[in-house]
Amino acid sequence: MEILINLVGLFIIAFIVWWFWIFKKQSEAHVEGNLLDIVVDSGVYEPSVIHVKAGEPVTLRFIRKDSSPCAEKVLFDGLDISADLSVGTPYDLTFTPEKKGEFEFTCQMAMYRGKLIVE
Ligand SMILES: [Cu+2]
Repeated sequence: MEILINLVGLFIIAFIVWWFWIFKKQSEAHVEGNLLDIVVDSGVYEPSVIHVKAGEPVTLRFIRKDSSPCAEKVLFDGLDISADLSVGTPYDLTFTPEKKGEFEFTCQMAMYRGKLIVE
């Protein structure tokens, strides 16, 4: 019986790890008209994979709904861009991606994860 309970516990831990760190619902979007809304809620950016064109200015409008401190920052790896998001006030992040490639964007603890694809 004890072994069974331990197995159930292990399964639950594995599930939690999988859910928060490994499995992320991925949704892709191409920026149309240089503006894209990104909702920050429940541990995911929606959409989380964003296609933009190199050399064209783009505005990513972050709409934060998650009030946990985890969601308050967004950092773009390799682009030297970061922003502080507040709940209820959309944050417009405008920049011109120059370098082609794939750039991760995350919260400080990398629980929220997204990818910017510059093409
Ligand atoms: Cu976080």
